[in-house]
Formats: sequence, C-alpha cells, structure tokens
Amino acid sequence: MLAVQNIINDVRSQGDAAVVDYTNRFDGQNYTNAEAFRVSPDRLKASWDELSPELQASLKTTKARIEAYERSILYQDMIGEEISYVYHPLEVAGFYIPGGKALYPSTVLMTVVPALVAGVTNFVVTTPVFADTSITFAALYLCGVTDNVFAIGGAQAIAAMAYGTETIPQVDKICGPGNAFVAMAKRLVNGDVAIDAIAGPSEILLYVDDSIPVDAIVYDIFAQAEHDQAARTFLLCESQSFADKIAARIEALLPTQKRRDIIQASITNNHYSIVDTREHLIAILNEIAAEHVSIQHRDQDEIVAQVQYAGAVFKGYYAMEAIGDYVAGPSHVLPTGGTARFSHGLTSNDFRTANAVINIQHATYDQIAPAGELLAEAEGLYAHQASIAIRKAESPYDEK
Ligand code: HSO
Ligand code: ZN
Repeated sequence: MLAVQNIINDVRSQGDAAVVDYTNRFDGQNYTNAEAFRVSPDRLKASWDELSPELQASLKTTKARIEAYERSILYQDMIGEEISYVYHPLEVAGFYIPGGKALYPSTVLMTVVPALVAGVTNFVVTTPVFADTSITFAALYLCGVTDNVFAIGGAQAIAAMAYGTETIPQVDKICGPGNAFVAMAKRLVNGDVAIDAIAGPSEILLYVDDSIPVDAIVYDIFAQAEHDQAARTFLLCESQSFADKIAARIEALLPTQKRRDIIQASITNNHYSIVDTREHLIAILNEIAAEHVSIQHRDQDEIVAQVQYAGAVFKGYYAMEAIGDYVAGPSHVLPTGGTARFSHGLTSNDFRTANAVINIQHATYDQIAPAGELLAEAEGLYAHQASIAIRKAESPYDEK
C-alpha cells in the first residue's frame, strides 16, 4: 500500500518523468520521454488493418450487440413542469485495459462502448504493452478511440489519469480491471476521481439439474477457472449423483485442457460443489451474490425469479457465461466478491452524471412555503426561514 501511495505521490508531483521512470523500472520498457508511450493513431489503425476479416467481423458483431443493449437501457431525462432530472455524459472518461497475463479486446468493447452510448467524447486509455497488443489497439480503433492512448500500466497509469501529467489528460472517472497494484491505486485515488468497482478474482455460481449435458457444465467451470488460479467456481445441485458425475468429468477432461495448470490450481483451491435442497441452495446463491450466476435447470424460471443478488444472471443452456463474456450485450465488467449485494455491473449510466432542475411556480410556492418555513425555524436557521418568507405577498414578482 505504501509503495502504491509513493508511486501516486511521485506521479502527482513529477508528472511524465515519474511515469517514464516507473514504467521502465516495473514494466521493463526503455522509454526516454513521454512521447515514447503515446500510441499513435497510425499504429491503432495498422493494428485494425492487420486483423483477419473474420476477427474484424467478430469485433463488429460484439460492438453492435453491446451498443444495442446499452441504447435499450438509457436513462430518460425526466422533464416535469416544476421538477426535472437531466443527465449529462462525463466530460473525460479514463480506461485501464489489462495487458499482462492475457489480452482483452472484449474488455475494450465492454467498457468503451457503454461510454460512447452515454455520449462521452473524450477518452484516455492506458494499457501496458508487453507482448503484441495489437488486438487491443484494433478494438480501440473500431470504437473510434484514437487519441490519448498510452502504453503504460500499473499504479503509475492510474495516478497519471487521476491527476493528469504534461502528456496524459486528467479524467473524471477511471474504469476497467487490473492487477492488485492497479486495484490498490484505484482505491487510493477514489474520491479525487470516480472509479468503477474494484475487481476481485472472477467467479461463477452454476445452479444446474440433471437434464443438462454434463460436459457443457464442466466447460462452463473450466471457462471460469482458466482466467486465474484465484478464480472461484461454485456448483449448486439438488442431486448428489449428478454432482458426482460432474466431478468425475472434471477429472477426466482436465488433463486435456490447454490452460490446465491454471485450471487445476483454481479447481483445487477454489471450486465448491454444494448439494442441498432448493430452499437452501437459493439462500446460498443470494448469500454468495456471485459475479456470474448461471441457471441451467428445468425449473429455471422459478429459480431465476428468486435471485436477488448477482452481478449478472445467465438463464438457460444457451446463455452460458462465455457468451456473456463476449457477445450477449450487457457489459462483462461486473461486481465480484459479494459486492453484487450493493452494486451492479457497468452500464452506460455509469458514464453519466445527473442533476435535478427545480423550478417552483408561484402557486406551488404558496402551498409548500409554510412547511419549509416551519422546518427552518425548528432547525434554528432563521435566514433560511426569512429567505422563504420574504417571497410572500409584499414583494410580488411573477415569472414569465
Ligand atoms: N469472464 C471475465 C470476462 C472475460 N472473459 C473477458 C473472457 N474475456 C470477467 O467477467
Ligand atoms: Zn471470461
């Protein structure tokens, strides 16, 4: 924590020089100055042009699905005669796109597209560049984000976006997942800028019955486990014999998996199989409040109706989590570690701020002023009381 705070302090006081220094030290780069970490619009375009047509088409399909979903959930400005409520896009949105263990062009789309739909026009993107990051760049290019993309990562990238440097613009909100240093840095700058949630290890809770093909469930478990050894998987079943069948297939299929080392570690330490009655399982489900809740069950309608807390609910055999990770539409940036009990997945609304517009008419004033006056007096705030009272009949002023 102290180390991260020191990085933040240094970036805040020394700007670009500290970003260059920490990036060279921690990420093994050889940047000589700030221009070295700016990713040029030409490089972003070249990354897009180099993609196969099939991959370009997949990214376009994904982007279109996300866009359609976000448009469908837009908050509406509420325009009343006296009280209205209006939304405004954030002025500058900042994004952290991970680039260490894996590349996540899908995360570019799942964070940037909601902001675009909200009407955000200024984007700042940071992503560490270790290997070939071109697919991340291609996804940014597809979104039309070609300015202010910086090849930096870690706590220094978060600090740079939070406070701005000579080269990196200061943002209003920082979104996107990252490693433990990134998470800590986001915690520490929170309040000076807004942040989305702090992402913990990813998790899935599957509630299944024996009508579902066993191997499909096993791959749903592996899909979660292959993210990280800390990724958690919960399997909820009403039948012990079915849970046993799944366990046996996990054993059988594990050695054939390309990412078996990560999967094995995750399954060994962070896989839980729970067999109980429906009533208990639903209580457990809501207690865990998992990031992903996948219900594949002949009674799925009934079970889904009882889910109270989940990052996202995936209902049915064809709505497996992996389809939601990419192409369903809702953002895959979801609350983890039980925080779905008090927060929700990223949407375009997280890139908006709002204010009420209060415009009380004279006749309404006459009705409600006495209550306000009395409360002001009760609070001993006499100027408040006078401010309300002075507008009574003696100084008539009628608005046009
Ligand atoms: N399951 C991850 C998102 C992701 N999966 C990206 C594949 N790519 C967290 O929801
Ligand atoms: Zn995933």
